[in-house]
Amino acid sequence: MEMLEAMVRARELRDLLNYHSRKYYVEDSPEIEDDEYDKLQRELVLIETQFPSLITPDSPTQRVGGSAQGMFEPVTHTVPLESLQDAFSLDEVRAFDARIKAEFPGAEYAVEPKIDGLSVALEYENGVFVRGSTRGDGNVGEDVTANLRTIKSIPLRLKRDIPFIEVRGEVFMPRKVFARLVEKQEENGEKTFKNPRNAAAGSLRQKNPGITASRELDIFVFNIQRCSEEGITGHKQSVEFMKELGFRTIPICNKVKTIDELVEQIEEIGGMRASLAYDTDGAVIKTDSFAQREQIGSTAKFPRWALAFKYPPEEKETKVTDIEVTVGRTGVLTPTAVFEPVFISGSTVSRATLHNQDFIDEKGLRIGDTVVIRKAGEIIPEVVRVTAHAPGSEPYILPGVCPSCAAKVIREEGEAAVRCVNPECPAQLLRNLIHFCSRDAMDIEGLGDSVLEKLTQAGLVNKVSDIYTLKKEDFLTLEGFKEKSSQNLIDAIERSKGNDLSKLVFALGIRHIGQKAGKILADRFRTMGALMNADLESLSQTDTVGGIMAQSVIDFFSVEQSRREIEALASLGVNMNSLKEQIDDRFAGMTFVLTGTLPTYSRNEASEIIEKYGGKTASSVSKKTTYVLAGEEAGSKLTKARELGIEVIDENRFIEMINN
Ligand code: 0OX
Repeated sequence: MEMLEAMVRARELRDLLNYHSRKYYVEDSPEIEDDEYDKLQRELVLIETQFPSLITPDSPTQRVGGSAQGMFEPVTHTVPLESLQDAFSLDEVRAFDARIKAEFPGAEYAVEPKIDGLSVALEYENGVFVRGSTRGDGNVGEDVTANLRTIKSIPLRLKRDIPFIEVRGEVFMPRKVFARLVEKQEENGEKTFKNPRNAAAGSLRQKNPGITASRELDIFVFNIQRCSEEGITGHKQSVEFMKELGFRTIPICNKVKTIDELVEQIEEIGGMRASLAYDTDGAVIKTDSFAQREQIGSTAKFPRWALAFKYPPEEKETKVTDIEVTVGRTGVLTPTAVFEPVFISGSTVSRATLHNQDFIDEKGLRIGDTVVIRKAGEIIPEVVRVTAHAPGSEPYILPGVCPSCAAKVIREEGEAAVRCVNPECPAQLLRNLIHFCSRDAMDIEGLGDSVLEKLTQAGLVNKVSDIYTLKKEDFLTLEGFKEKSSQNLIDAIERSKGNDLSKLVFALGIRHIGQKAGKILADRFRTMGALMNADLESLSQTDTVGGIMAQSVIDFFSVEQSRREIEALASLGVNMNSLKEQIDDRFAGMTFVLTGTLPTYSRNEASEIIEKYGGKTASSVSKKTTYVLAGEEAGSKLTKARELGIEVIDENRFIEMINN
């Protein structure tokens, strides 16, 4: 493709992708299928790889850009991000209304839910997102632009190129995303986030934007801080204006006049809270008119024209009838409190996770105790405290043996979790199988919990690779299977053999290796053989694969049984290679070593390009190295290259090689 043609097409693709991204993430009304979107995105990536000068900051390919950063730079807020005065009773709301009405009898209020997240400021110049920062102390926050860019509902380009606008919004983690994250953390025996707010805060302050991206944060925008546009006179109008520019605004914002209407609105929002997809911790009441706001003014801390009404958290008492212990895929024993059902924050609940022994000890919980239950973040039931021990009860201690296989359990140093490490534990086998066949893993449709349970019980599957030895007749022996359903399963199994390596790597259930790490490892090593034989250094030098993940991969493949399983899978026809497209083989047989910081590409991106052209990357310089691709602050590898007479190239030369 010629440069000019590429330029035109890149622009067209950027606009198309930004449009569809807004339809999907901001307006909740997608117009195209995900795979169509992916196809357009891939086309743009290809053009930008060939012509890196065409990459613009508002390109949808640049949401996760750059590599890990050092410190977050301070940002002084031109217009401070004020906090809100809290009210804990309707009497306080009445007093607020009386004060405002004394000054402005005709005052109107805008009422909206108070989103329980983190406040941020977003700045746009000529319609392009240029900087985003945390609230900090309201006057000085931190520059988290790279992390905010990963939030898909933050427009990188507005619908209209207005000269300047700064808006304020609340970044949050949707409840479903939070529940999934906690489940994963628990499964991996990691420390869990306490609530969606903490999870959002932890995710936004990541040094690595890739991690923020994986956390699927969202945003609601609710205030114009500064704007080049004039003529906006009230809050509700400003919200409409921000919506027209392409921002995702708080979906509920109603104008009221009288105190009765105000109280009614507060109660209405209170009634909706349980069913919202995100956490709220109150209702915000704002004097709508900007002119009136100016007159009313602010104290040193808060605007006097606004108030946050805080709803009391709903709590219920119940009795713990049992503590159940289950074994997860990674062997972690998880205790769950079973209690007499109670209706709370919108649904009836009867179970709450107790996490681990430390949690049980901290609460002093025993079977039979009367406890107070609450929904953390209005979604996950949790035991708040014990109000009375059952007579004659004793402190609860987790079993010393696995409830599934009776093998002795261990508690590793520095870990809160107790684990069954018996590789043949049936509970682990079943969960491993369920994980292996799941959608994000090998995606074997129809091979879910119950079928797998039947297969293991019938002794037809004793390890993962046995799935690929199954015949139609095997399914026909199971209850409820007919000719057609059996054939469908056989077809699904057959299809999964052709999956990309990344799915297989994730499916193996290596501790700490999630879906994303599976992709990164597959892209980097390209074959199962290379991954299996990778050393700790090359693993931990792979972008976003930390030391713990790298060690976990080493540990997994150092177990004889794992290697045997891989061999069995390969001989049964399961694909062991990365299927990621290759453009041509101009770098075939060449090995690149990357060192220092490149001006535009991250290591991961540069490696990806090298691989797309058939080359390999290595972590250390040797006689086998073809090129050393060096950026700024390249160290000992550069010296070594010079000693060995290996050609050293910079990024410009590298780009020339690609564009040639
Ligand atoms: C929220 C929220 C926070 C604007 C001026 C003072 C407070 N968390 O949902 N703050 C504000 O308003 C600011 N509105 C909100 N909805």
